[in-house]
Amino acid sequence: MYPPPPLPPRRDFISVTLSPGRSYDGVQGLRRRSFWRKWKQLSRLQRNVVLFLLAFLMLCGLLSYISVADEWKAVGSRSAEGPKMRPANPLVLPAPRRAAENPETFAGASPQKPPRHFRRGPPNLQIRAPDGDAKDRRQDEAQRRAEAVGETPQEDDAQGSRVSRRGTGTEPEQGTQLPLRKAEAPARPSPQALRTRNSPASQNERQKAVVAAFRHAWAGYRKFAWGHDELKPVSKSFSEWFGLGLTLIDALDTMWILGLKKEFEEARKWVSQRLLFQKNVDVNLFESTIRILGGLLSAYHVSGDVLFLKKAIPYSDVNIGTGVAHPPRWTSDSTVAEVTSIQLEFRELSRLTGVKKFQEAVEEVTRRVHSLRGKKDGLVPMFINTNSGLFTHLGVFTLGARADSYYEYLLKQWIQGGKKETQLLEDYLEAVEGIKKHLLHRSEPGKLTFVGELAHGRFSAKMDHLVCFLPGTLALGAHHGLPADHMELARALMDTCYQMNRQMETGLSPEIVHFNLHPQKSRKDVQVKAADRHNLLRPETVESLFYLYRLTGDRKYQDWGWEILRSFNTYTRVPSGGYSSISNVQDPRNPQPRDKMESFFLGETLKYLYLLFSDDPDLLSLDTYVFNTEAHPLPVWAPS
Ligand code: DMJ
Repeated sequence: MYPPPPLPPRRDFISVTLSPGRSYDGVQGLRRRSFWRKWKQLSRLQRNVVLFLLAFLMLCGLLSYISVADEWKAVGSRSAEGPKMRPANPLVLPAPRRAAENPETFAGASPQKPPRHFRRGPPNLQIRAPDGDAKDRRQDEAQRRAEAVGETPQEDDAQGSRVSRRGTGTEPEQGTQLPLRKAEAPARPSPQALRTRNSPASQNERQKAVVAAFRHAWAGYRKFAWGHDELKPVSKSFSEWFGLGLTLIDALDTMWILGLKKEFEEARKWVSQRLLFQKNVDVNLFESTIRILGGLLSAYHVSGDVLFLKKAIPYSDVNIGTGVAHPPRWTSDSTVAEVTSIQLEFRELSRLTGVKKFQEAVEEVTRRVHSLRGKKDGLVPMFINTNSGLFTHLGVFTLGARADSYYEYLLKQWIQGGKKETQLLEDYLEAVEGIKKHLLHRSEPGKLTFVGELAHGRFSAKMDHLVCFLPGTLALGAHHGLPADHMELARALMDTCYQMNRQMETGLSPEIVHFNLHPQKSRKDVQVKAADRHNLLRPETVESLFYLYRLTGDRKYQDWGWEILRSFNTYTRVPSGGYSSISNVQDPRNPQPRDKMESFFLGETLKYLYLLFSDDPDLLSLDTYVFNTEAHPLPVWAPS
């Protein structure tokens, strides 16, 4: 007898044994039976472990299925929604938060939240046109087609490479979809523009003196600073700010108006061949708009030369270099005057190109500033926080630095747009009343009317020379139908601005004066602190003299301007070429040249002097043109 087979040893794992030598068909049945037998042979603990492991594996499988399915769903929906996922077109001023009932406390930013950094270009001007801007894209497309059939001539640059039709050689991937619809305005100069061609024969002696001063300034720039931003006339060198030939561009329309054809042509060639905006450089939005965009648009209008318009278009749409914008380095605040004094230029650019986004962007700023809290009878604080979009430094009001051209552009936009935009007019009128109520005082002993400053309810008898734009602006408003007392105030303030020059030993105004409020005969009306004795060749006094003479015909304004031109020639002229700002207007023996000729000396000061000495009211008529804050004339859209 064979002994009975031994019982299989009990093991704690499942083993499946297949016996060889059986047919394939019977294998499954055998396996099932064998599996079941084995299962029955397991202990309860073993079975539970196996069941637990199976359940665990099934759960893992289910979870990973759900997550993969979600991924796929998300991918599907992203591709469907596309650009909606991120703000394609951030606003220049983020919407004020409603919760911030008290702007003063809010504006300081919440300590818990790190400040947000917006990657911005100029207001609403993106490197690429926003997706929603389909209309602009259609216009661009139409223009590109026009270009493709060779409608527009191109110009060669000095290096021999082709300059694009727009004049900058902008590469498509860097540039925007440029606003290239044909200009709605005539590409040819208007009859008024042609009239600005002044022949030397028609110039009077004073105008000739301005032309001589310009030639001298230009000679220095040409010799020592050609193509650079500013002349340093004493050291016979130059300084760069934006690296965009600032003085040259600022001076273009002045040359045309003064009849300096040869100089104009030479500068035009530089613009055509050398002016490039593809630079990795930070430019100040306000300064580059009023000087470069304003200068190019105005050069286009006075000369009718479409090259300047072409140059202006990419400038305004392609941010310089990286396209990254930031507030000033020293603060997260923007200056109110800066964000509210780019409107004339961008509105005009929209009118010329037919592309509305320029105008819409800057008018959005106007609308927001209009409804901001923190004004005092139409007077605005000096700063806006770039993160909150709210006024900061509340309670401080001035018509000088940082606020000045806000008021100027309210009136001038109203005029530019054909006097239809009543909101602008209302804001301007309210502000003039605010000036009268809070800032207007009279000095002692001479009773000069002046515009001081207000800081938290305290009046300061301080007035910047910059405020001397105001008499001209008030007179312009009165000319356009605003109350007659604006003209009276303009005349009174004009006297004061003249005295700010006249009472200095050099006959040139310091940067800032303080008026005497105490009736002591021994004290002068106009006082100057040591730190404020400089003169930067600024235009504001002669700017207002131009308006006052043009609008009243009173020749004393011309005489006052003549005195100032003579003082510039005596104390600021550098023999080797150019004019220099000076450090001390009270020391005629040593006015201390500062070795800098600002571009606005050619762009504004000499231009206004030339126009002041003209007796032709149609030379850039104030019914047909409105001057931007850098003295660049732009057309009134619908002259009345
Ligand atoms: C110019 O750039 C402009 O006139 C601006 O509005 C104020 N500062 C200078 C001239 O002083």
